[in-house]
Amino acid sequence: MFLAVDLGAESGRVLRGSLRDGRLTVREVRRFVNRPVALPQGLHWDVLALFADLSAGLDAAVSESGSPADGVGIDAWGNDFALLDRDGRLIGNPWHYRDPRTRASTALVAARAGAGAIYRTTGTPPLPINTASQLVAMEGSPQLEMARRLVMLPDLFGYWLTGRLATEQTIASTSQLLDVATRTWAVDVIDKLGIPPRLFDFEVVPAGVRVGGLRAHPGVPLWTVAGHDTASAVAAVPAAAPTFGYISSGTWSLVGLELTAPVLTDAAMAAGFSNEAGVDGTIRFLRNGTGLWLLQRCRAAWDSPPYADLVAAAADAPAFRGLVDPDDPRFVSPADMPARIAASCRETGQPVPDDRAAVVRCILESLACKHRWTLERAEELSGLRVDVVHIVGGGAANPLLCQLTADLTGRPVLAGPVEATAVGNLLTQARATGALTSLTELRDVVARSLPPRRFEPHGSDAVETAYTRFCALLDSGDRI
Ligand code: LFR
Repeated sequence: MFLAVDLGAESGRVLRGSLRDGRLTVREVRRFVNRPVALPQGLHWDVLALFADLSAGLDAAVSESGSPADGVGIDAWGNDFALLDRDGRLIGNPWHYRDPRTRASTALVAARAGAGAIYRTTGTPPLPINTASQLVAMEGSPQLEMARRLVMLPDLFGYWLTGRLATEQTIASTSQLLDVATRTWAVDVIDKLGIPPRLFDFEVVPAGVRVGGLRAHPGVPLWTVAGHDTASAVAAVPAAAPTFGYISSGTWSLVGLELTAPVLTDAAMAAGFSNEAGVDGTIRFLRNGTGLWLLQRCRAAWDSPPYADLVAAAADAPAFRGLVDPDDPRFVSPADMPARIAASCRETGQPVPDDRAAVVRCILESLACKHRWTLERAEELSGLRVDVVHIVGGGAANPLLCQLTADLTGRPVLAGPVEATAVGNLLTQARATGALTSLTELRDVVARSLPPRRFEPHGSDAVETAYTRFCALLDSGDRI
C-alpha cells in the first residue's frame, strides 16, 4: 500500500493506492483546499496550512489502513520554491507564481544570459512563472541574502516530514536553471543571472530514491517520485505506443509529446515550448497554456454551481460563437473572469456570450482550439506525427472538452485517468520498491486498472471555419 500527496493550485489530496495482480486501486483519503494568501507584499502560498493538512491526511491514511504503508510520495505544481537559512529554517512565505512582481523578469533574464542561450542549456523558454524569473525579481532582498539553500515545494514538504532534504529532477527542471542534457544545475546560467550559486550546492536526484522515514510514522519511507505533478501525470498516461499526444488538463493545459531528446531550436522557443524533465530521462516537450483556470474562475464568480451542471448546459448551447485566446494576459488575474471573457469577445467583434452556458461553451471551444494549435506546433517542431491524444487530469472528466478536442485535432481522444498525477506518484513508488520495472509496464498497469474513455473525432466545415477564426484571433493579438 502506497500513499500519494498530490498538491494542486486549487486543492491538495492524500490518496491510497494498492497494487495487486497488476492492477492498481486508488482511493482518496483526504482533500483540502489550497488557499493562496494576498498580503500587501504579494501573493503567497500558505505552506504551513498545506503541511498541516497533508500531515493530517497521512495520519488518517496510516491509521485507517490495516497494513503498514510501503511508502509516501509527494508531487506538486512547478516553479515555486522556498528558501532555507543556514539552520535549515524556512525564510518567509513562498511566493505564488501568479504574483505580478515578475513582470519585468523575463526581459532581465534575457538581457543577462540571452534567452536563446538559456533555452539551449535548460530547454525552458522565458516565462514569468519560472523560478529563475522569481529569483531575479528578489534581487537585493534580505531574504535572498540570508538564504543558504533553495528547495522546490514538494521537497520542502518532504523535508518537513522526514528531516531529510532531497531535490528531484522533474520538479527542479521547472526552475529554468537545470541543464536539460545533464540534469545538473546550470551553474553558468545561475552565475550570469546573478543568483547566489550557494543556493544550488547540492545534487539533484531522480524519482525512486528513498529519502528517509517519516518522523510521525518511522517505519514508513518517503520516496522521491516525479515531484512535478505534470511529470507524474505524463508517467501515468495509459499509452500503448511510444508516440502519442497528451494533454495534462487542469488549471493549466500542458499539451505536448514525450521525446527521447530535447528540441532546442529558436522556433521551439518562439512557440513557447518547454523541454521539461520526465521520468527515466524522457523529455516532456510541451507548451504550458492556460487551462480550466478560466472555468474555475467563472464558476467561483457564480457561487460555485456543480461543474457537471455547467458542462451539461454548455453542451446544449449554440456552437462556435465567441472564441477567446485562453493565453490572453488579461485572463491571468483571478478577478471578474466572466466580464473579461465578454470584453474579449466584444473587442474582437464576436457575439458576446449572454448566459452561463454560452460562457462555458466559449471557454471549452477556445481551449479545444488552443489544444489543436499547440499539438500541431509540437508535431511540426519535433517532426513527429501522433494518431491519438490522451487527456489526463480533471479535464478528462469533462466530456464536452474531450469531444471538442477530438473534433478540433481530428484525432481520437483517450480520456483518463482523472487522477493521473496521483497514479503516477503511486506507481513510481511501486516501481522503486521493485514491484514494477519499466515505464511501459507502469503504463500497462494504468491502462488495465483505469481504462480510458474514447472520443472519436467528428470533423465538419463548422469546426474548420471556427479554427480558422481562432487562428486569425491569435494573429491579430500577435500572440502565441
Ligand atoms: C500544473 C503545473 C504546470 C506548471 C504550473 C505552474 O499543475 O505544474 O506544469 O507550469 O503548474 O507551476
